[in-house]
Amino acid sequence: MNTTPRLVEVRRNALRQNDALARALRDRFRDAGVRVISVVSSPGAGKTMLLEKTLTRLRRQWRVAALVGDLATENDAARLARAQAPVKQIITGTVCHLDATMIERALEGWNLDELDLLFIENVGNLVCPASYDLGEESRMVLLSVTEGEDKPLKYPTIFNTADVALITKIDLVNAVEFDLAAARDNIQRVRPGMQIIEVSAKTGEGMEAWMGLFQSRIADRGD
Ligand SMILES: Nc1nc2c(ncn2[C@@H]2O[C@H](COP(=O)(O)OP(=O)(O)OP(=O)(O)O)[C@@H](O)[C@H]2O)c(=O)[nH]1
Ligand SMILES: [Mg+2]
Repeated sequence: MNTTPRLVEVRRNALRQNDALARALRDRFRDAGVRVISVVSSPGAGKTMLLEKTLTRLRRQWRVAALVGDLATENDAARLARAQAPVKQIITGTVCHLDATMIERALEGWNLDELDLLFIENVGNLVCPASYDLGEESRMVLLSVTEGEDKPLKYPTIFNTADVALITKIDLVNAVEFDLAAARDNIQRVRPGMQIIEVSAKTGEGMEAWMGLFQSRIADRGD
């Protein structure tokens, strides 16, 4: 017996339900005037370190918070909480991505009207997160120099669903002989015109360009 069509149908329904909830979340975020940015990458590309530095800087001026997803541990939430912003860990168990239901649950008890900017760190994975809308306004995809220049070509979907690409750990570019021009070219081949920011959360290089993205967005909310 071939069960494939039914499995495909169940998966399609799950994605449809997720999309509907994500749309409702997006409306909530817009009504509350909170800009929501999600961050996706392979495991260890530097999402948490970048967000810790970002929250630390932005919270001087804006009301910022973060949700962070991992299969296990509260480690990343503890690291992000060092920025002294509200942070909640979402533990997904065996699930390799966040979904809109998890975001809705994690936000229970939070007053969105009291936030300007919410970051969502997805589970480290270049495949599963691509299919799940979280209601975010923008999706940032990180590619660290230690991963190799070819990743945009091998994982095009995640680059296609993102709005901005960050090449991270730029301080290591010479040590690992990473070809920046080739990486940029590969990103552009997958997603022509995509904005690319080179950054090192460790040294601070490129952080101004990255932070500039949010300063203008929050100021543009029109409230
Ligand atoms: N040299 C260097 N190391 C970095 C940089 N950013 C992060 N790291 C290191 O890379 C490792 C992984 O960083 P994380 O911030 O935990 O990466 P992540 O993407 O959040 O990882 P997961 O949540 O497990 O997917 C840590 O040892 C960081 O210290 C950077 O800009 N330069
Ligand atoms: Mg992390």
